[in-house]
Amino acid sequence: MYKRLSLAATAAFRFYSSSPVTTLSTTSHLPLLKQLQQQPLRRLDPIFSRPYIKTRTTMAFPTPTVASSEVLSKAATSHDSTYKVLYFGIHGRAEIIRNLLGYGDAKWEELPIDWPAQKTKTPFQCVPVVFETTADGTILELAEAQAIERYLAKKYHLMGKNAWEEHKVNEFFTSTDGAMLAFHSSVLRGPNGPIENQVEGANKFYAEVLAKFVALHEAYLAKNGSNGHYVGHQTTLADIKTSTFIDRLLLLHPTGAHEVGISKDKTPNLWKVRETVHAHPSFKKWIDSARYKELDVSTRKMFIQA
Ligand SMILES: N[C@@H](CCC(=O)N[C@@H](CS)C(=O)NCC(=O)O)C(=O)O
Repeated sequence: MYKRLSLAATAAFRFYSSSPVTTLSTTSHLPLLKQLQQQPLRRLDPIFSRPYIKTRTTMAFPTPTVASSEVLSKAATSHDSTYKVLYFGIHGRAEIIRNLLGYGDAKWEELPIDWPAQKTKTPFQCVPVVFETTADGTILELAEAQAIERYLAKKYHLMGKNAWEEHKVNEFFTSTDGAMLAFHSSVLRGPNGPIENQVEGANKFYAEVLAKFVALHEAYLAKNGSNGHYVGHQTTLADIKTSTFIDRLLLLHPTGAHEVGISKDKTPNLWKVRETVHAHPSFKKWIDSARYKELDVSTRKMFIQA
């Protein structure tokens, strides 16, 4: 099983010129990473020829601007920035970041990944890392997935209108994140490596974790007026998180496992959140893109045995 996963991972690595690894901890996949790092690296990633990603002539690793907190804080208020995302060729921990950039119709591209060379240059020796270039040329380096997600969400006015709404957004976001982590450790990878029986793991997760999540979240969404939003009447990071979670459960459904249990009929409120996020024009453009579909394929190949 481990060998199968390694072979799939290696194939994806060769195709995307990146090491497509995502796990709950940075240590559990070290043997796999070691193997991936021994593969020859191609400098240029074929994804850069895709039309939805703006191609640039120079793809050097950006050098963050060194300046005072005041200067960088001012730069961070920029609303016409461009972004470069450094991550492997799977959804993984960059999924919500890419989704937010898609939702915000940002000008963004992916940096070619050459992990052995880049690792020590990243702030915490892990990815995702995002480089934001503001209109005046300041380069802001953003690290740690959830910190980046909240930062981008704030830029796109997706964190609620006041401290209370922001708290509620964070509450639902964190609740969904807990279910997502449980899914990862029950179905994808545990502390000792890949899950041996993904069908069994999925069925247990659906019955024990997802059923409770669904009951609670359906009720909270109904209490907010069944309007497709967790907080108020507008899309927030909490909606994008849940929509992404549902997409992930559907994509990574192990063949032969019970049905996921989230659908228009069974969970109308959760489904409406997903439909509302998916209907947003720039988000729709992103999820309909060739790159998004490539990420779907590589992610399933990487994690699902059959
Ligand atoms: N706390 C970090 C963890 C990131 C993380 O574990 N990244 C993995 C990929 S999903 C990584 O960089 N692995 C490569 C390595 O550790 O060398 C975050 O949430 O951003």
